[in-house]
Amino acid sequence: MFDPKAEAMSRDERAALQRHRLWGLVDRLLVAGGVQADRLREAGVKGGADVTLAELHTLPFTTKQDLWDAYPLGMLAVPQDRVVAVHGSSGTQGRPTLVAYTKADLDLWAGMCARSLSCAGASAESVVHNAYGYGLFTGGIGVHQGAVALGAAVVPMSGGMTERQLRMIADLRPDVLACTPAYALRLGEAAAETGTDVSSLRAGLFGAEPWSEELRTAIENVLPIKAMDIYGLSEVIGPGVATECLEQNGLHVNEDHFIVEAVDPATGDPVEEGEPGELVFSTPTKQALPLLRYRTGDIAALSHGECDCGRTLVRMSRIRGRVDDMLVIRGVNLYPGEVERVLLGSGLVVPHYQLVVDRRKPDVRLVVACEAAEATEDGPAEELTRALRADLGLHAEVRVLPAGTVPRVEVGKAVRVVTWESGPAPLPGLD
Ligand code: DLL
Repeated sequence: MFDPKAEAMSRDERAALQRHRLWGLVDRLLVAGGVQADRLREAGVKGGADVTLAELHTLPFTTKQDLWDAYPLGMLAVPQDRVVAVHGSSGTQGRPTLVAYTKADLDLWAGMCARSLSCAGASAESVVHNAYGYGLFTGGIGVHQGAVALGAAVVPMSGGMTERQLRMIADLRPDVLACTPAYALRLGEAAAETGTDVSSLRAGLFGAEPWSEELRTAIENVLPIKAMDIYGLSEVIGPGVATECLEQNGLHVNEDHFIVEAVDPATGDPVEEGEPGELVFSTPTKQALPLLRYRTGDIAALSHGECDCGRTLVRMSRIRGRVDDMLVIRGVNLYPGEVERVLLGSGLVVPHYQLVVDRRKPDVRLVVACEAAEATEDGPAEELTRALRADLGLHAEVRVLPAGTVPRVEVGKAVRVVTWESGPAPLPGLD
């Protein structure tokens, strides 16, 4: 379902479409009133025609705090009776964020997820095994509606019950697997342990949490697939904002509906193309909850370079991390994903790990809990400690725990970082 008209238009054509849609967005926000309208008026914007794409970066931001302040659904831009669905995310900081959809928003979302599935290699003939969680979380229902819109057959597994998932894969022979990357790994390992036939699988759409190239390799080692990255967030629509194509060289952003910028997280100024920055999205075609310049907190780089797949949609790099997930350990700033890259790249440990930030004393300590790939007498702790220091300048304590100690994710997003404030150790074997 590659739609060249939408996905391969020239940059000029797309810019004209975005400008037109952006005007409409600004007009609708001004009519709807509320915090976004107030800020636009303060910035001297009286109507869409006052706005150009080139000056988008001068318009006010919208933030997660705005959604929290208006909780549960105070930022609606349509009358409440036009809302047909509500979704949300529990949020890394434990505060829920809710988002709403009109019928047209659901159609748009299904279309974008269909595009993502097709970008990753699915077709109307596909069988999609969907192990993203169904519920308030957007992953399950978003990918489900996308598969239906594509004309594929969807198997709505939701998360957990790994044995049953394997049974369905063996019996229904899906070619596409959709779930979090951590769960894909878990499924692949469980398939190997039980000797389940997963040979029908060809492609995977993995996202909803940060993952590294090294984890991609680990997944592709246990499952017979090409593992593609899918990105999205509830506030913008859910999954279907951007996806990798089979070239696996960045994620195509569906920028005809989600206009993307990358800004310096500290100053809010645009960063140069190719430089990592905080992604900021405007959603010109959404109705219930249209957002202007929404700050995601996600760090990635944008590039307009050509892609061999033919799509001209701007590409974003894999997410490097979230602004609020950055760890500061003894003066070194880093994202958890950077530790993942070094750990998994070493080949010395299995791809299950957890970072324990020990805050019991003012001198914060990072303990890297992992499990050895092979049982040896002294284990790889020293070598990994050296590698983390050499590669990241990080002083961490590596603890190689007995096989099976690090929790495996069955449902929801993987928990890669845990904080130890007081009381017993969050994992057995730590002190
Ligand atoms: O996670 C939507 C989604 C579902 C995306 C299924 C992909 C697949 P939220 O629960 O609102 O929505 O969480 C959004 O998750 O701001 C990122 O920090 C993170 N995230 C999502 N996709 C990726 C990815 C869904 N591919 C938040 N790589 C976002 C890294 C991701 N982080």
